Amino acid sequence: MSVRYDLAGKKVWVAGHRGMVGSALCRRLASEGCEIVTATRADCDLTRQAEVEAWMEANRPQVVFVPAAKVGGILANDTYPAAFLYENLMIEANIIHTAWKVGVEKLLFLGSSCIYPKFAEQPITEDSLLTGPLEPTNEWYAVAKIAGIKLCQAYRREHGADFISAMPTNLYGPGDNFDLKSSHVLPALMRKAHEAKLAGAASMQIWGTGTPRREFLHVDDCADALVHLMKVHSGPDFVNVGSGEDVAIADLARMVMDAVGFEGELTHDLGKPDGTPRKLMSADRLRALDWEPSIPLAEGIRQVYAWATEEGRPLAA
Ligand code: GFB
Repeated sequence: MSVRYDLAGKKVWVAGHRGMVGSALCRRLASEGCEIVTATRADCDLTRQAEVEAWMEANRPQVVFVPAAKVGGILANDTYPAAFLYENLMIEANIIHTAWKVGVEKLLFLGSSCIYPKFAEQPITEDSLLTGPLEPTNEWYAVAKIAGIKLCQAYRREHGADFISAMPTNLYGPGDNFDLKSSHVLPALMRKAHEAKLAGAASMQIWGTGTPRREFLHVDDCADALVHLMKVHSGPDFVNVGSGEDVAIADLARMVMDAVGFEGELTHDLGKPDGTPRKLMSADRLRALDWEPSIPLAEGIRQVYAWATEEGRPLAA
């Protein structure tokens, strides 16, 4: 449903403002004329209900964005199922329930494209939710995110709360995690190409076959889409947030090598999982709400590499 909701003058809480998405949201919200409020983990541990209640009752935000989550790449998801399921369930349940209790006017919850069935028809429409089995490497995270969507729908249905959800695709950008064990593919490839270049290596190794296809969106585009959705969308229907284009992982690796300036061969660690064969979301619902991405992947990769190699950053000399 299309609406007009003005953020100007509103007290807006970005829960998880230190993360890659949360910090992009704070940058984007700076031009909306709203008051941004944030809480550090010392102020409020989002997995503790009493702390979330005390903080929200004391701070009374009118608007809440929920990018706060325990996130990681395919290996981290597969290795820490309890942490991904438990922490994400607690964070979202605490924030969404308390938002209703303290009378938050509008809330936007962030899900993930991994909520959809492993073999969903491509491009994946929002209607594919719960139509088939999930990808096993990230089903724990996916189940938590599906619960978050359902919480928003349930509080709307039972209490009339204006809580909406967005499903971002694989995101990348400044502030990403470059740790090879826990990161997503794009920062991992950037670190590998960077280190291979510095070492004068003949090759760099990627996980799996390189054939899985993924859709990538720059986090600044994502933040722009989320603010747009907050202003124009209401209703139980959640909305995919993606670029509408996907790329094979091996081709992504070559794009990254190009940006980094490493010219070696690609080798494969076939002991590592491929995960979902393809994850391209339909962008129709978001396009119908008049939003388009503006940062092409090759340009975004170059920009993030420049960011990551600046002094004090993850790939600095
Ligand atoms: O980004 P990624 O870890 O997550 O991996 P998913 C995407 C693809 O890149 C997989 C391959 O096929 C990986 O095997 N890949 C190749 C690599 N080399 C590497 C590497 O060095 N590091 C990593 N990490 N991958 C996650 C989910 O799935 O995506 C989360 O586990 C979440 O729940 C997130 O949804 C957005 O796209 O497979």
